[in-house]
Order: sequence, then structure tokens, then C-alpha cells
Amino acid sequence: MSSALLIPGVATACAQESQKAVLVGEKPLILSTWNHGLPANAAAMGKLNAGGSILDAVEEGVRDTELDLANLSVGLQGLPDREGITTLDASIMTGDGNCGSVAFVRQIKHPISLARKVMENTPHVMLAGEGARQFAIMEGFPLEEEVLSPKAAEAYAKWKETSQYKPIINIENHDTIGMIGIDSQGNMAGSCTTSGLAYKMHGRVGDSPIIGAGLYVDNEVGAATATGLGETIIKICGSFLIVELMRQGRTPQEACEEAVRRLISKNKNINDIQAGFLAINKEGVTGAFAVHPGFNFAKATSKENVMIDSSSHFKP
Ligand code: SD4
Repeated sequence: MSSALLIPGVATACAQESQKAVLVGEKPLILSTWNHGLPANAAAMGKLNAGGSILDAVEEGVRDTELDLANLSVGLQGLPDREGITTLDASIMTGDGNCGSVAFVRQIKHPISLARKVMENTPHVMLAGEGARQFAIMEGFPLEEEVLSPKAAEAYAKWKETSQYKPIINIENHDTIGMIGIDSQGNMAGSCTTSGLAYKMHGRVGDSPIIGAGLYVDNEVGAATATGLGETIIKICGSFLIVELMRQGRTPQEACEEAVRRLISKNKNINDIQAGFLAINKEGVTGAFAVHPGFNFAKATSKENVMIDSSSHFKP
């Protein structure tokens, strides 16, 4: 097991080469978005240490967040759409290209596990809405009662006073969990789960369940996940873009920075809009970058589980 180091390049005849840093990564490794990533990473590492696969680990990790009552944008306690209905999006993917997702699904406590069932038990990648709910029933998932959590109900009642529909996610309004991980053999997997944008139009689906937007994993290259205003991320196929940039030789950090540059160039009025990306490559080197300051993520290795502030395009 190697530790995450930035080793200065060995001097060579080429002066420029000697300036370059060689990045050495770490395995196993798990990255997750935002503060809730810390307990989620702990749950994921626990699963891995108990002999679970990296897929089991990324599912277990975000299941923790899906139950977190303090979290207002993951799970059934998340903020509802503008009709007052909470609808959930989730996706899961393994490094050999298998993937599953659910979108616009209601009454399911663990959409990430439903996404895994779509991947494993159907010939499809994505199920949405009523069809996803029917599939959940077939798979034995209990249907939860459709009542807003006390926090969400309070926030929704307040929002209804003006019912201002602003499809933005800024630095005070975020929480989706995206998790990517690699085990000590180099197998990767990722998961992403959210209740999406608060007070969205009924039926709106964000980037999180869209393979290549909110999540992409390829054992040959690396993995990426996204958080922030889904519309901006979908427009650039954000996570797929990052993995492809890494395939072409960019480091995870360079790839995340390029994706943010692309996102800014394709989206107007970015001043109040936050989006952020996490990436790891197959060596276990990491990258993170956001549009605005304020994005943070949890990084777990076999030795520690710590919060790290991401750098960003706009400076504090
Ligand atoms: C979405 N990307 O539905 C999600 C929301 C999010 O932090 O990431 N919030 O657009």
C-alpha cells in the first residue's frame, strides 16, 4: 500500500521534465462529496474491510446518507418538488461498465439499492417514475408513506409563501452524495443519490441518475462523480468527460479543472450556480474542482478519513 504523495520528479537531462511532479496514489481509496461523505466513507470502508466488494462498499456508504434525517437533499427526507412531492434519483456503476439507475422515483427509502437491482436483475440501465416504483415492489422494497419530514415540511411551507421558482444550486444549497472508490486490486465502483433540486418542476430529473453525467467509472482509466446544478453537468456529460480526459493523459485534477472550465463556457449566469467534481484514476490519485469556493469532500484510505476543501475556478 502506497501513501498519497507528491514526489518531485527525478532530475533528467530535460529541465522541463525535472519540474514535473510524479503523482503516486493510494489504494484502497474512497471519495465522497460534502460533509456527509465522512460517515458515508466510514460505512463504505467498513464494508470493504469486512470482505465486501467495492460495489458493496459504495452502495453501503450512500445508504447511510439516504437515512440521514439532517440531510435535505438525499433520501425521502429531502426537500420536495414544487407540488410538495419528494422524488429521488440514483445511479450505481462498476469499473467493468455495468450500471443501473432510477429516476423520478417515489416512496423508496434506498434508491441506490433499487438502482443496483436495475443493474443486476433487468436487461436495462434506467427505470423511471411509476415503472421504477412497480419494479421496487416486485423486488420486495417496502413503500414508505408519502409524508414530508418535519424539516422539509417547514422549509416547503416557507417556500410556498412566495413560490419563487429558481432552478439554482448555490453554495448554501447542496447535499447530493456522489461516491467513487477503488479497492486494493484496482477494481472501481461509484454511486450517486439525491432528492435533486429543491422545488423543482414535477418530473424534473438531474444529472445524478444519468450515467456519464453524475457518475462514470471505467477500470481502465478511473472514475468521476458530480454534485451541483444537474442541468449544467448534463450539458457537458461531466463525469464521462473527466474519465475521457484522464484516458487522454490528464491527471484527475487537470481533468476536473477542464470539466469546470467547459461547464462555465457552456452555461450562462454561472455566478450563483455551484457545481463540483471528484475524480480518481486507476492508480488511486485524486482530483477535485468546483465552480465556486465552498465545495468539500471526504477522502478515506486504510489509514484515515478526512474532509478536504476543494479548490475552485472562482476564488474566495
Ligand atoms: C441535481 N446534482 O439533481 C443534483 C443536485 C445536487 O448538491 O448535486 N445537489 O441536480
